[in-house]
Amino acid sequence: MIKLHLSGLHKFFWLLVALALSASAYADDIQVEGAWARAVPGRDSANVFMFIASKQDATLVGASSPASKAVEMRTMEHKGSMMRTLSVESVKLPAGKRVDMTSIHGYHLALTGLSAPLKNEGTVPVTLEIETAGKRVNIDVQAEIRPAKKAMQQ
Ligand SMILES: [Cu+2]
Repeated sequence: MIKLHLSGLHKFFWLLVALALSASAYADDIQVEGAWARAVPGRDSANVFMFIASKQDATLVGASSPASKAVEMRTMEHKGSMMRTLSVESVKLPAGKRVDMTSIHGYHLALTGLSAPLKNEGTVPVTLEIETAGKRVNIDVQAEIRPAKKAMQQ
């Protein structure tokens, strides 16, 4: 399994971010909270972060957006000091667990092949495909677009 190396402080920060955001969606006992996308000027891809909690065992099996050619589910593999971003086929959503998809060092989504770079305002729609109780559910999420950190623009 992937080992996350977020400090407690980071976790607390992202929890505050999640609480501050209104972007949330709820369907079929699945709650999506704190969805946001990081705008990076000039890039044709953008990371999207969120928390997902399901009351029943579920699996995130895909995602799509009208803003991009594809939406990849990604995680990061850590070996010693090496880090490598990987695409994954699915993300398990165990019953009652709030799955953290808020860091590039763990599970997150990536819009790839954006038709236009994200502006530093508004929201971008993302549809999650989730399998739960033998059926497939689509959940529409509006991810709040937030500017890239200044340090990352340099
Ligand atoms: Cu990492």
